[in-house]
Formats: sequence, C-alpha cells, structure tokens
Amino acid sequence: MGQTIAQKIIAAHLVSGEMIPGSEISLHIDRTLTQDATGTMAYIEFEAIGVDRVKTELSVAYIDHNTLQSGFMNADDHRFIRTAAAKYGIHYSRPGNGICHQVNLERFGVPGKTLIGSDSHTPTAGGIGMLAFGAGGLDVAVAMGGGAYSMIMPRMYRVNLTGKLSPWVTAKDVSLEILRILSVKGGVGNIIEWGGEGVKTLSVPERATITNMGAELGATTSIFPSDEITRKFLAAQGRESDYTPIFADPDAVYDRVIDIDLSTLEPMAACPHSPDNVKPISELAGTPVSQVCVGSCTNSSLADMLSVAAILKGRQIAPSVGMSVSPGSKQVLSMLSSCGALTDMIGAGARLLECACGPCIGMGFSPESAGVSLRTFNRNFEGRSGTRDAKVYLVSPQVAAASAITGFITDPRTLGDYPQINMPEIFTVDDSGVIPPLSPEEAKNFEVVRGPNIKGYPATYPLTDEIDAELTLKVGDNITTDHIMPAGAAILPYRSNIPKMSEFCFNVCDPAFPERAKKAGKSIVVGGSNYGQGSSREHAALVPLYLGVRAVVAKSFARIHKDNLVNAGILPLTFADAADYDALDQGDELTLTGLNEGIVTGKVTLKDKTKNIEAELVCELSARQQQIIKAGGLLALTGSRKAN
Ligand code: MIC
Ligand code: SF4
Repeated sequence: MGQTIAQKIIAAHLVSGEMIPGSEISLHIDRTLTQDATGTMAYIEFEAIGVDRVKTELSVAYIDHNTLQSGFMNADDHRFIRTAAAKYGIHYSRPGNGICHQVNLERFGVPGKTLIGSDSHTPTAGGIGMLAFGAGGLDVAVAMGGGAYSMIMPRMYRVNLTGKLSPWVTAKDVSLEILRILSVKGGVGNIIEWGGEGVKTLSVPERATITNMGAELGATTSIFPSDEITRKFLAAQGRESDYTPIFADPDAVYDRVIDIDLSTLEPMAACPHSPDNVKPISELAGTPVSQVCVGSCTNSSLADMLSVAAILKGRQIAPSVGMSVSPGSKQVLSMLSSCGALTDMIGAGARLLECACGPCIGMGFSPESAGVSLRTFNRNFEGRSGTRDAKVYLVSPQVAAASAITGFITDPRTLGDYPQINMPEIFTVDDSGVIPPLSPEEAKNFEVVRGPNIKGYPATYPLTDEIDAELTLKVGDNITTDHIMPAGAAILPYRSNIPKMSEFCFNVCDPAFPERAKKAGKSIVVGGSNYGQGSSREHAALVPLYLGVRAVVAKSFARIHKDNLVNAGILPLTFADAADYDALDQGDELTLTGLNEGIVTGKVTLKDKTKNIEAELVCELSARQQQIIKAGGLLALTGSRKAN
C-alpha cells in the first residue's frame, strides 16, 4: 500500500510504536526551535534534565515574542536564553532577526526532516515539506536532550486542490475556507496533507500561510509536498542543497479527502472571536474599521508585504485607521527597504513595527475601546489583542490594505486590477542575526546568567489513589490557552515567574479564580469540548498546577494542551457521557476514586459529594503517560529515574 507524505517521514523517524492511528508512536527529532515566551521555561527544564549539550542536529532559540522590554524582565529573560543557548549548543536568533516561523522557513527549514517547537505554529514549516509539530517546552527540552517525541499516531486527511486562485484571492482565504469546512476542532487527531494540481500554483510562503493556520484547526500538523517550487524557493535562499523531493504515493490511502477548487474562492474573514467564524468579505463590506495590522507568522513574507505596499502606493490610510506593519524577518525588512516598498507603506501612513510577533500576542498596538481591528494574523480570541472589547477580524494582507485605505471592510476586488508584484529571483541573505553557540571546550567555564525574574518550576505531586477537591471553575466549549493563561504586554514578562503569572490565570473567564483556587488548596476544573485549544504554552498547565489544580475534567481536549497537562502531572479526564457535564457546578465538592487502577483501565469514577451523584469518566493515557502521571509529571519522572 502506498504512503502519504507524513507516513513516509514518520516511518523514517520512528523510534517506537506502530503507525496505527490511535496508538502511541515516538519519533526521532532532527531539529528544535523555541521562542522567548516559552523558551525560558524550556531551558530551565533542559537544565533540570541535566544534559550538557543538545543532541539534535540543529536547535535554534528565537527572540520574537517578548520584545517590548518595559522593565528588566524581558531583557533578563533574553540574556538567560542567549547565555543558555551559547552554553548548551543552540543557535540564538537575536531580537530583530524575525519571527521564528518565518526565519525558520527562510533559513533553516529542510524538507523531510522532523522539527518540534515550543510554539503551536511550528507546523508552518510544513509549507516547505518538513514534518513539524508544536509542543510544550518540556517536550522540546527532552528532544534537545536526545529523547524521542511521543504522540498518538494521527489519521491522514488530504485536501485536494484544483484550479487557481483568482486575482485578490489568497492563501489566507484557503486557510479560512478549510476552517469554515472543518471548524477549530476538525483537525484534532489528524495530519492534513495538501495535494492535487492546485498545489503547483502556490508558492512556499503561500503554502506556509496554509500550514500555519492548520494550528487553528487543532491539527497535529499540516504538510505540503516538496516539489519544484520548493526547490526554487530553497535555491533563491542560497540553500538548494537542502532540497529533497517528497510526494505522497499515488495509491496512498487517506481517512478523509476534501476537495477545494481554488478558482471558486473569494476574499473572506474570520469574524470575532473565533478563527472558524468565517464569512465572505462581500457580506461584511462597509463595516467601519479602526485598526489594521499586517504581519505575524501567518502573513509576513516578502510577497505579502510587497502586495500591501503595491496597494498602498500613492494612497493614504483613512484618518480613522491606525495601521501597523511588522515584517516577518530582517530579510523581509531589508528587501522591502532596498526596493522602496517600505517608503510606499510609510508614505501612506502605516506605522512600522519591528520584525516580531507584536500586536498578534498583544505586545503593544492594542486597538481602541470596542475597536474593529483587521489583522492578517491567525487568532482572534476574545481579549488577545489586549483590548477586552475589541472585535478582531482575520483577513488577507490584500483585504487589510484595501480596508486601511477606505476605513471600512472592503472587498479588494473593488480596487480594480491586481497590481503587478515582482518577486526577486534571489533573496538577500544575511545570517548575522543568528549567533552560533560556543564550542564544547569554550562552553565548559561559561556561566548562564539568570535575572531575578526567573523563579523555576512549580512543586509537583505524585498521583494519589483518591483526589478530594473542590470544583473551583466550570467553563464552556473551546476554551483557549489564552483564556487559561492570557498573554499580552502586562503578563508575558512573567513567563519565567509562575507565582506572579498565577495572578492572571483564567482572568478572561473569572478574575476571582486564582484567589479561590489558592484558598481551596486542591481543585478540579471542569471544561467543555476542545479544552485548551490554541497555543502550546505549557504555562496553561504549570500555572494551574501551581494554584493546586490536580485534574481537569472536560468533554474533550486539544492535543498539545492535554500533553502539557500530563507533563505537569495534572490528570486529564473526559466524561463518558457528555451530559454529566451539565450536572456539575462550581463550588461542588468532588472526589475522584480508584485512580491507581483507573489510569490503567481507563475508567475513573467521579463522586459529587455536594449533590450526591456519580459520573463515569474516561482516562485515556498511554503506558508512558501513566508513568508520568504516577510520578507527578515528566520532570519528576526524569528526576526519579536519574536518582535510581
Ligand atoms: C501564540 O500565538 O499564542 C503564541 C504566543 O505564539 C503561543 C506560544 C506562547 O504562548 O508563548 C503558541 O502559539 O504556542
Ligand atoms: Fe508570534 Fe502570533 Fe505567530 Fe504566535 S501566532 S508565533 S504570537 S506571530
């Protein structure tokens, strides 16, 4: 039987397990990436594992999220990451060099290799044919130490593309179309492979926009074939020798095939507050806009920026609109500057921000009260922009630029002919923003520098047979990690300071939660379906752990968050009968019984002592995860193995 692209790469990296969907496999990881908001914790964990030097073929530490530096905290964290990178054999991409996923695509991505990154959008590299996964910091630390990365063998979905995008319709619209079809939970447990004749019409950056937003589907990852277009992109980056062709076999079998005819798509937007709330721009046209942001790891390539510049050229942004432009990398910015496109953008009134995540993660440029913000980003969760009542729409760079000019949501097709965009044959390569590590000899006497903001890993708890705890919080469906552990300029500087971060836990849902949880000492959180969707931030598990959360009972979990809960030693449980969710209320006294056996058999009983009722729960853990939970988390397990 033929194989899919992902099955070929998995087979070549399989360390243990069988490639049967639903069973656990472990993969050898060739490369890792971290960013600074998750990186401090990842390197604290790497140090705790106690390996002297990374064992991967390449590991890169990027600084791109926490670049605002209002106070010493972020700068101290950058110094910690820079010195840890130098000592442990990791390349350091300094602030200003660009957003991790964009720089990885340009300078490091290699078809056919495996990559894990402590950022949920790591699958962006699937645009260049890499098998790339978002993971918690601890899983990345383990991979840097030479350990395998475990996951449930995903099912294979194929999206078959035919036709060609019409002028003004873009890869972003393809991402929005698949979100419309599958929803934010439709990708859970699946790898999405893109294929068909239509693929040949998409450039590598366009493919990367699509694989990037596969994270919003909850997909394990997304991947494109590595073909002639990939080869040309690598050649333009001076890296043709990194090219290997990879295609699915013609008789590869998929669990589901979705057909999209590119020529039928039109410009679209994801409306507030979910990436799958998709509507055609034609239905939204005329809505007044107060802010437009171009950039993020989804849409910050040179091609994206050049099209925005071409639309803005010779025009002015509407007086009511504030527009930001954050090029994805130093390469993009310097090429925009040398070809004059930057002048066209700032001439039109756009504000140039640095090559970083910026407004995407609420690091500045928050919209005005109740403002309508059009963003070329990938997430529009409530409050993520930093303005609680803002309404964020996710759109293509073309829709963003057209709307910035008019001040209203605008169908760019009304602007007339699509401007001519000339892509260079060769990109300007300057890798001086990436600092290589010290040699093992030099590293011996080199000190990693920690600032006072770095507080270490919270206390962990080995599994007990019974957990008696209060239900301190009940939340609904599709709770994101931005609900559990919000980001933004005020909170992100404390990513290495869990006690301080805990003050903000679940703030979007219930600001009284941290105090209540602390008072309860031990607690259980109840959630709906797709609990923990979105980011890979393990802080959404570590902070609840610090606040005493011992178990989360939900209708279903998002993949990375479930892994992070297990790694933190928090028990993830699901309702055998989803209707039992309705019977539970905040404040109920709960008991989980028979846990030692339950984690093995998969059956756990929940007693609600307040209401005197019982519910059957499901505990779906692999044998490896059972060991982790018993020990009280992956770090505790690693420590106990070292001690024996
Ligand atoms: C995000 O887009 O939410 C982030 C910030 O990049 C996160 C990582 C983080 O929380 O640091 C992600 O996507 O994993
Ligand atoms: Fe950065 Fe936004 Fe991409 Fe996350 S989604 S990596 S915050 S640009």
